[in-house]
Formats: sequence, structure tokens, C-alpha cells
Amino acid sequence: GSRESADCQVKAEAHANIALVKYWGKRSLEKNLAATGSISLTLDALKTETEIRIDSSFQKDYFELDGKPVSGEGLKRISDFLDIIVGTEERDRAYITSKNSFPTAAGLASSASGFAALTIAAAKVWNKPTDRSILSSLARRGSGSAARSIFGGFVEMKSGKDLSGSEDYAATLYGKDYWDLRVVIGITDATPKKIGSTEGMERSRKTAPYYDSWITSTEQDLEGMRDALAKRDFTQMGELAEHSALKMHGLAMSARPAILYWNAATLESIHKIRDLRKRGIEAYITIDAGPQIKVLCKPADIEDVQQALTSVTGLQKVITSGIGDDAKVTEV
Ligand code: 2P0
Repeated sequence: GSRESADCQVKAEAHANIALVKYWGKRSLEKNLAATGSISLTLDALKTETEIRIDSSFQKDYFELDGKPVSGEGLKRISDFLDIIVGTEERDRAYITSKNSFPTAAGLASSASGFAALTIAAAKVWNKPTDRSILSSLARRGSGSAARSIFGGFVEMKSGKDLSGSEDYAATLYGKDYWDLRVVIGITDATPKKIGSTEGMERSRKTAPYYDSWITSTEQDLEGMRDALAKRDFTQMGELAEHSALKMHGLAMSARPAILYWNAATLESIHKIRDLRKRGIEAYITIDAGPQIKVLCKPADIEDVQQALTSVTGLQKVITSGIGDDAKVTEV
């Protein structure tokens, strides 16, 4: 392969995202193709900054996350990803340092912002196309949700018909200033999750009796969410987001062996938010492949939501986020 890249250094940033219509299931593991589309909100409070240095003298890749060197499987995942997206194993080895704006140990998904930032930086270093659909497709090879974190605002990830992956990328539906929403995140457990997303999705596909209806009903949810966003209808958006999350967890619980991501504080948080709604404060929960709780609310209701979460037994930390921007190169 050609070694067009001279020794250089590039920095990029990307934000995590929270799915309003969840992605849970793959139609192909090989190219990481989702079985359905998904719709997400990019979160400005959860940012990853990644720097790549290449130097023809480096003998192997090095990866450091929040100041700690990563070895073994963690490093291999990064190296394999670079091999896939750079398109040659003859690429120069890279010295990669990555930093999260949120506590890495908080158990918040960092693969979305992490692989999105790495994709943007790597595309710059190795002179890859700057077309954002292509960047999103590349990020998908690292993590499905990373394809969405290439974009800011309200984002839709498409799922194609065939196994080529040519249609499997995300795009912005509405920019970050379209609708001022907030997400209040409650950390209930800071230890790494027990069942990774890929494993959880595959077990659900193979053993959960509701899997087929999950797929067909998610197609309807995508339509409903596009409609809710077009109208800026908070109730329709929130109810549907909460439904998609609870349905995903119901599916996971119906797998064998069962996948149960919640702890006691997760469940208490759900009830606290339902109580808020009874008092007329509109807020809706969503939960990813872990025990943390995320609450969708309007800016005026942030304090009530924060208070409700803070009163939950065992809740460790509350982070409030607005809507984030596109992933981008920040230093060359
Ligand atoms: C989502 N999640 O739509 C869903 C809901 C978690 C729960 O996408 O296997 O790390 O790397 O493509 O993107 C998290 O899974 O999974 C995720 P892979 P990813 O946000």
C-alpha cells in the first residue's frame, strides 16, 4: 500500500449519544450491520477527545484511555478497527491518546464517542474521504452507535436491505438548535457492565421469543419518532422513547439466559420519574445496555428531575446534558 501519510499529529472530538429509538440486534456481525434503524440525540456533556500521532519509526500501535495504557483485547479492537478503516495493514503504527470529559469508570457508553472521534482523527491522518456518510459507515465498524456520533443534533441511523453495508450510515435529521431538550443522567453503578452490547444483541436474536416483533415494531417506532420530532411534540417523543427502551429491556430479559441490566436504583429511578409525571412534570426515562438512567426533559424541569434522581437510594452521580454538535477535527 502507499504510505501517503508523513509523520503527523491530529486531534478530533465527538460526543456520545442516547438512542430515542433503540438499536438492539444485528443482521450481520461481519460488517456490523444493524437489523433496524435507530434515532438518537447527541449529548454535549459527554465528549471524547482523541489524538493520533504517527511516526514511521513506531513498531506497534499504542492506545491510552484517560491516562492509562490499554493492552490485550482493548488494544486489539483499536488496531483491528484502524486496519479496517484505513484499508491496509501496511499503515504506519499509531500512538493514540483518548480522553473522556465524563468519568470513564461511570459506566456510560464511551464506545460511541470513542470510535466516532477515532474515525474522524484517523480519516484526517490517513487522507480518507471527508464525506460524512462515509465517515459514519466507517465509525459503524467500530460500534453501531458510533455511526450516529459522527453527527450532532437529532440523528437517524439507517439500516440497509443487503449485506454490503452501502446504506448503513447515519445522518442529521435536525441540528442541535432545532429543539432545546435536556437529558439528566443518573449513575447508579460505576463498574463495567457484565454483558457487552454485541453479546447481548446476539443472545436476544437467537433466544428471545419476542425478537421478530421487536424488529417489526421498531420500524413503526421510527416512523412515530420522525413524526414526533417534526412536530416537536414532547409527549409523543418522550412516550415513544420510554417505550422503545422498556421494550428493548423486556426483550433482553426474555432471552436465555436472561439479560438483566437494571439494579435496584435503576428501578427506583423509573418509579421516581413516573411519580413526577403524576405531579404534572413531563419527563421520560431511557436506559441503555447498563444500569444508568437517562431522563428526557424540558429545560424548565431540570431541577425537579435532578432532585428526583438525587433522592434515589444508592444513586452515585447526576450529569445534565444539552444537545451536542458534529464530531470534528480540532487540531492538525
Ligand atoms: C443504542 N445501544 O441504540 C443501543 C441501545 C445500547 C442500548 O447501540 O455491538 O456499542 O458495538 O454495534 O453501539 C450500544 O451498542 O454496539 C447501543 P455494537 P454498541 O444506543
